[in-house]
Amino acid sequence: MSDSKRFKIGCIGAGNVGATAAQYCAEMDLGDVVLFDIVEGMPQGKALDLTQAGPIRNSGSLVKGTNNYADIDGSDIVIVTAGLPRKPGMSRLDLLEKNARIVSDVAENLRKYAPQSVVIVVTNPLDVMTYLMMKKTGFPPERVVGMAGILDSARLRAFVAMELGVSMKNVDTMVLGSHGDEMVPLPEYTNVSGIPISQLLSKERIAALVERTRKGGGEIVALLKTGSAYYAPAASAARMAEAVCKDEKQVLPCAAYLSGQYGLKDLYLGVPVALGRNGVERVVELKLTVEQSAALQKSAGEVRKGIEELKSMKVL
Ligand code: TXD
Repeated sequence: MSDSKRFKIGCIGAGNVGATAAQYCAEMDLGDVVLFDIVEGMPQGKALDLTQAGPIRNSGSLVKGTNNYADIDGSDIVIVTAGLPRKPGMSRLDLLEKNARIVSDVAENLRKYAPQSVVIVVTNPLDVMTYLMMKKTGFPPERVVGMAGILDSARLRAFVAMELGVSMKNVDTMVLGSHGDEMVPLPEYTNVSGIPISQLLSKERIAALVERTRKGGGEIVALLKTGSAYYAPAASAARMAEAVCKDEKQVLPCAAYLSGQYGLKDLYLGVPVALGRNGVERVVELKLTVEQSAALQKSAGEVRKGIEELKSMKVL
């Protein structure tokens, strides 16, 4: 990546999360955005609309929509949201197989057209799809990173702020583990301007907010009836793109490849990482309690099961 040119951000999948991520990236003026989808016309239409919002939103980002992978050529960052959400009647394994085929197809094109990119994976099941993306692109593991922890921690931050009537900006937290029921929110690392929440909220209230965070995605699905959350997921993916573009090295919870950290090897799992121009610049290791460590191992077990299922489907 050269420093002199504008960044090029590819968004693969122009559905709810992909198009909204493109919108946030454009609003932040991170660079120019290419919005790809297999549906004809749709990414072109959304891209034109987003570009026309630029002059009003004071952004110089050009957004191009396409059905042709050649247009993402040379992208510095690629956000991958291509895939299906789970629909009623669809088994977890069925979703795994369908999205694995889609992610494999995307990976092949990233190898060809964006071989130097940092890839931010959003497609579910997140930790398994991020692993698959790394394997199929053959990119170094630090250049493939999954989005989940920023979203999960943002949900907890919002719930704590709403409960206390304080600014969400003052609330900080950390969520580890896989994206889903086995996530590991860490109330011990949750504070309001440095004040531990244990001093501000009862144990019962903290447990209730943690539980609401764990089920945060489901709560929104139940309200929307069709589709799933996309504003906060898209904001999270765009936040990661920003950290990469600006070479921030800010510590954020992301799904990162583990090669011995936390006693875990050869899988992706949510951990705090320093995110910069090269992707995951560093995995930060926390000292966990016995309970936290057991929860993380359980979370890792779920991800391993998914990886094994991909192997038995011969996708991996
Ligand atoms: O925290 C997280 N990681 C997540 C994950 C939070 C929110 C959503 N999460 C997952 O992202 C969700 O379970 C899905 O697997 C993806 C995308 O969710 P989104 O809500 O954006 O789904 P849409 O609106 O159905 O958009 C998916 C788009 C759609 O336009 C399809 O035409 C396109 O993906 N699609 C493809 N694009 C490119 N290439 C292929 N092969 C392809 N197949 C479908």
